[in-house]
Amino acid sequence: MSTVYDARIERVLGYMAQEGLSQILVTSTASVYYLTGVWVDPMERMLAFYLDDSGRRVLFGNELFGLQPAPGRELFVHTDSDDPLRDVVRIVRPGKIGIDKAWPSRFLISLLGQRPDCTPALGSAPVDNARMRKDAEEIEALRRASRINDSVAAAAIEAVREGAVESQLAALVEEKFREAGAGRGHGQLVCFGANGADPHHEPNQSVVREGDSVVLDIFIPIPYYWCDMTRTVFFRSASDEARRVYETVRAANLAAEAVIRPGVPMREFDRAAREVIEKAGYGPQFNHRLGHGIGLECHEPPDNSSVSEVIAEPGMVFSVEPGIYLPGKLGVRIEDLVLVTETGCEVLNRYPKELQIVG
Ligand SMILES: [Mn+2]
Repeated sequence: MSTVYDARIERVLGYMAQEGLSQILVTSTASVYYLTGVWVDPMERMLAFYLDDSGRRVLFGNELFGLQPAPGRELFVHTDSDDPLRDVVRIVRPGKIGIDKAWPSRFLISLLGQRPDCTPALGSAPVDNARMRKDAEEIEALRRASRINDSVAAAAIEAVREGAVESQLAALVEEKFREAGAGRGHGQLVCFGANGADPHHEPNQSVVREGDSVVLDIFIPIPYYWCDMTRTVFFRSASDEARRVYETVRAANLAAEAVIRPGVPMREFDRAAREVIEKAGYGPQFNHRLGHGIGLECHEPPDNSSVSEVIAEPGMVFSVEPGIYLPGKLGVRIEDLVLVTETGCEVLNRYPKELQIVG
């Protein structure tokens, strides 16, 4: 019986042929999971999945990973006292071999020392290209994660009341995510007032004050696919300037989403958002790219920026997150995840984007 993993491996083999690669070592946790259904965080130990154009598939890992045999896949297990490369050096063929971009050099150098007849090449592109175009199972997982994110955002915004503290609100978000079955938290961004002018501000003991912008950028893997959404609301009041900034960012978000469809270079999406912000006079205050691809990792291909070379295709999922940051005053960012469809895009986040005064 053919599985979702067989179908993914077929696609990767096609991209390998395009890249002139007849064998690759896939080593990142997310990419190994994508091709095998096995999720292992190896830490300092060695995990690798070998794939070649004859159809050979071999999984290598430490015995502590609890790896199980599977049809169509060989399994070689080593212990902490073995050379972790022992079986890899026996299996790989002479000549060019594609190596994952983040494989620790201690493993790569050991492999090349033991197999000087192998020539390494960057080998992440075939799997990255496949992962960039989500299949039906992945799309369903991403939709589900974003639906959960909508409800967590609603609970968090509901909790922006007198006395609210950034770090407590961040903890509430993590708790709501955990209740919904999310994986390990990676911190949540909650920024009151001027703190929101730093796009990566870490929540601290700041207490919300009247007129503050409240930026909630909330993201987590809901095993194993990420959600990532940002909403900005105002506590009790919003100045004229805050309203102008908010409506500019909202218009930029909508302008980008309106032009997303297959066949369009992704840099046009960044352009559409940036033009709105530049026309309003805040160009320099939108100091980051429009967004990033997302899936098994929070940031992955495709790049959604002014220099992206990617042409949008159905199945691509990425964030659209324009922002304006006024140091010492406020920050506003509005972020959705979108899926490119056959005719346009599906916005995965449903939480409203109209200006909201809370508390
Ligand atoms: Mn994001």
